[in-house]
Amino acid sequence: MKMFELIKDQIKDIKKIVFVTGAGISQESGVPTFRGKDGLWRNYDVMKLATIDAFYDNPKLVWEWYNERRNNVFGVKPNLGHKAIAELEKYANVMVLTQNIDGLHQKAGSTEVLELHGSIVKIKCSVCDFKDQMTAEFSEIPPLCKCGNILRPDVVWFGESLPQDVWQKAMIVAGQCDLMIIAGTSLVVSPANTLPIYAKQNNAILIEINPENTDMSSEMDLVIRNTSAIALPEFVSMFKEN
Ligand code: BV8
Ligand code: ZN
Repeated sequence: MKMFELIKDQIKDIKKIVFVTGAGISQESGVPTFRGKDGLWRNYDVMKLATIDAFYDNPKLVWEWYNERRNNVFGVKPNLGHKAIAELEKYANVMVLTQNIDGLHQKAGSTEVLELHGSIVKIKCSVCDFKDQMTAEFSEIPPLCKCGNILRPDVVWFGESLPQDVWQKAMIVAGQCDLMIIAGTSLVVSPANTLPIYAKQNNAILIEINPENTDMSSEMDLVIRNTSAIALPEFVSMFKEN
């Protein structure tokens, strides 16, 4: 039986599709996730490294971590999962709400992407309101801002609030969608893990694509226990047929 057979009949009335994605959708591109063996970098717990305290304790170490991740991201390509979401824009109104900072959705051609946790190719000052794109790797780390304070990756660390304009928009589109596909995320981190609730309140269909169980699997209308690079192209081909 085809993966999405169960919701085949409901598909035709679907206009607005929202994807909530996490590290799992980039796993098949070769980007480490945050779980299991990927949860450690040089024996540091990545959840602890992604904090303002870790940055002020050892800004050089945190910069080395992000430099290594950035070089990894520059060395990989979007996979069939990213590409399927980009292609779907031809057939429906698609918005991507991603926890990923790797920019692979945009590289795959997705035009409507909200980066909830920032971007690994952006920097900002830890004090003044200076912000910029990363053009080249800094010779000296931590690099200094013209105001003399240290620059940091423009990402959201644990204990820091999400960019309010991005979060407000994410809540709105989640609350207006007809279908929400939650792909490659463990839904452990808040407030991103509340987005399916906004969709449910709008009676949207909820589909989870993940080889493993998540904290919200029981809330889903359909659970696909497979990888995103396999399941998403199948979803798009079915959507096109309809
Ligand atoms: C905030 C950017 C207000 C940086 C990230 C105690 C209890 C509950 C909550 C909290 C608490 N204490 C603090 C909090 C709030 C905290 C939080 O949620 N903590 C968690 C750990 C409990 N949240 C925050 O701090 C947020 N801010 O709340 O501000 C506030 C302020 C002060 C105090 C309180 C509240 C900020 C959160 C954002 C942090 N920044 N990233 C960087 O990347 O370096 S989070 C980062 O980790 C990612 O962006 C992502 O969000 C998360 C990892 O989750 P996933 O992406 O889902 O990845 P994971 O590895 O976990 O799972 C991968 C999944 O994919 C798995 O399910 C796997 O099975 C699946 N998979 C694997 N391969 C595939 C696949 N699926 C499909 N195909 C495959 N091939
Ligand atoms: Zn500055």
